[in-house]
Amino acid sequence: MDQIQDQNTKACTDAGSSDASRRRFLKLAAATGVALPLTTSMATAKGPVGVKTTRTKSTRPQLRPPFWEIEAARVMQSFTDGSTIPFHRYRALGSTAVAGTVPVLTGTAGDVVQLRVRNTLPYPVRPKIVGFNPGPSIAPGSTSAFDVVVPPEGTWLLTDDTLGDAAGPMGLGAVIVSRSQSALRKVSNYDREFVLLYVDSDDRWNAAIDNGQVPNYALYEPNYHTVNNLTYPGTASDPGTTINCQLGDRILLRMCNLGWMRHSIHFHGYHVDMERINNQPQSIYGPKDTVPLPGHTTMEALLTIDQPGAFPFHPHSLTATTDNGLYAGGQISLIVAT
Ligand SMILES: [Cu+2]
Repeated sequence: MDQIQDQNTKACTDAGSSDASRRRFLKLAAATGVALPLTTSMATAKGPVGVKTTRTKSTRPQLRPPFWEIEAARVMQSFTDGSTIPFHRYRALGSTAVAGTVPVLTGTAGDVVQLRVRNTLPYPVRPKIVGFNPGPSIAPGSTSAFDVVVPPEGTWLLTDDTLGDAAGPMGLGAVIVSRSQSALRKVSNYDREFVLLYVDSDDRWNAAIDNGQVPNYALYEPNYHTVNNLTYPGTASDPGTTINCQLGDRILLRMCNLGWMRHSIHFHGYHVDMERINNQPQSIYGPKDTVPLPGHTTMEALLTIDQPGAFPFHPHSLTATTDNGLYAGGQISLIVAT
């Protein structure tokens, strides 16, 4: 694996500036990708409730529980550079699935799902699906449940409206996977799927927010870079983040960026087809070894495994493949094909 990194990863990252000096990253146009003229997906809060949403009309079989359960909590995370950084994250509770430690909330488009949120942070949180109106404010120390209409088929970001621009970098992120009713019935056009949530963080913002202060929003120089809340080599040992697959597999990558860096995700060994960007179908692009992933956007890409081997994929930015400048770390993940 070290050999793979040395031959491949290092070779194609920009080695022009290998020191740990911070760089300015502009949030330029990062948030312009999602602007869907749809109705609000979150209903007004009903206040705390303790029962499941009752389905009145549908007779479809229930493949998942009709509720999503998460917690907004303080998490301390240690990195390979020796630092330990506070994050305020959504964590999965109950039967809620995860990729790495990121909650993955799966539902059927148009269904009403109850979102239960336990807030153990010292300030209110307000869950928000990127592109939609925010839900209700959930007071510190309380648990609330409210109804959410599952957005149209695709891959969506759940974040928080209270922290604004800092919510993603601070860790308040989850991924919603919405399937169409028909997709449940027919054979899908992929064999496996993976959720990959990229987040970049400026630890000064984390420290300020964790101390109850307002971060300097005018200066954002991210120095920690996670995939599914993990950094390499932690990404490589996580079964939900390493793309374990077999020759011939067609794999749907649900790539999400809840940071502010404008990524170009580069694949070694394979090409991918961009299927949908912000849940809008794409065509005529053809296979690429590098695909764009701006901040606060999602992309579904189809990866066809046409050769066995182990290959990294990562943002084409040296900074993003480090933990505070220490290479190799950050947002490097592996495809392992047998
Ligand atoms: Cu590379």
